[in-house]
Amino acid sequence: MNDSPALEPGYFLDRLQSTDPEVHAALADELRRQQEGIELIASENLVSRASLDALASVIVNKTVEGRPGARYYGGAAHADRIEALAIERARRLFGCAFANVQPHSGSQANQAVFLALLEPGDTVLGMALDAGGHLSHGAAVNLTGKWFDPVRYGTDAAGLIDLGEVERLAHEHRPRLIICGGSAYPRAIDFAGFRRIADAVGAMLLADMAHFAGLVAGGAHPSPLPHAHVTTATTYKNLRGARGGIILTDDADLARRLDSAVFPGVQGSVILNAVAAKAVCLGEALKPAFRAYAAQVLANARCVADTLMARGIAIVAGGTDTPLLVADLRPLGLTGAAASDGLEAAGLTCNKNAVPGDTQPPRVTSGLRFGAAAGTTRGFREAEFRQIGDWIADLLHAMADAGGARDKAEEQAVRTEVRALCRAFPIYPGLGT
Ligand code: DSN
Repeated sequence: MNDSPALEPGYFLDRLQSTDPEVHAALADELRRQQEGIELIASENLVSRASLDALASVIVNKTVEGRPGARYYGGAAHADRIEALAIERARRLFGCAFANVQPHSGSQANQAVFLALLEPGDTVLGMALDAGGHLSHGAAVNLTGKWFDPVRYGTDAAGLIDLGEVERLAHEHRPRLIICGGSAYPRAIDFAGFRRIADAVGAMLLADMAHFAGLVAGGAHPSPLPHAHVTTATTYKNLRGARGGIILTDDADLARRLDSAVFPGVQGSVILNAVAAKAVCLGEALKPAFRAYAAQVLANARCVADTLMARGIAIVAGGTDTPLLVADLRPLGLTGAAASDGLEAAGLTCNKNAVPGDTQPPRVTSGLRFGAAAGTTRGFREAEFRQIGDWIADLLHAMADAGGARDKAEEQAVRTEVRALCRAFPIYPGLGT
């Protein structure tokens, strides 16, 4: 019997529910929110129960720094096995020679690329935020915008990347790094065209495939890897895994610089339970069923876009080639903030998002971004997503007809139907009981 006064009784046995009811209650409420609502945030998904097992494992106790086989701490044999599995699976899944699976997020993966390739003050050509770019691609408020010299390309009147503009800016500003990919750009990107421009001005090309990595893995979207010097991604969006980032390349010298940039450059110890969960999701994505998932995500995203357009709602770039789509609410006279609040009350969670040329501040915006990855994971196909598109259109038109005021009765009516649909497609049975 261990009667040490320093050991709280039950420390290794008692579950959260009994030791910390406040945190347990918040987590239980979040589980219910996910079970009873439809998740349309493009950067979210529903991880497998196996991923949850990995996340909640005792590897969370282990501290390591460095790479598998070259650690700065002892006792790393099993950590090495886990990280080596994640690396090997990432390489196999995306068909590349080198992978770093340690970045805590996509932003930190991009920061590591900046550190590996650039000197402070260097010029970087990336997509503007309102056109669909990401904060970590040189936005003024991000360290990539504060410590480097960002030049931004946008989209044309159709909402598409104009490679002519990219080429003109590249020749004018001679960036050391060009970035393609973003957070809210829905169309396929001409990766070969970007590489041609990068080569012409002596720049490196970074492809950030965070928002379509799962489709690349599942064969439902062209891969940027044959064209980019380095590719980054997140694992928690349509790749359907735990939160985190990865960096991929075929260049051995670049891989060494990227590894050093991740650690000790921008990160310290590895979040090993996240790496274990990354290994799990990458393993899942290597299975044949993931190809069907990726194809269905794309079909579902296109179904929502088509449904909304048929109901008179403007969709940026006229549709999508990825898991996400962006509605432009300016013709309806609505803001993204008010519209997302109304949809959330109805059980449809999405995010307000800038649209090209947006004049509203970031906390307001004129758009909504939707994603099909999480709904597809719970089993929705086109019939369900067509219904979701109709609910969204009903709510947006009701608000527009009321001059922007929310229609609480309509929200509650949709909420009831959303709950019923969710009950027919249950998630995490038995979890939290
Ligand atoms: N980059 C943010 C997004 O796209 O929502 C978080 O992943």
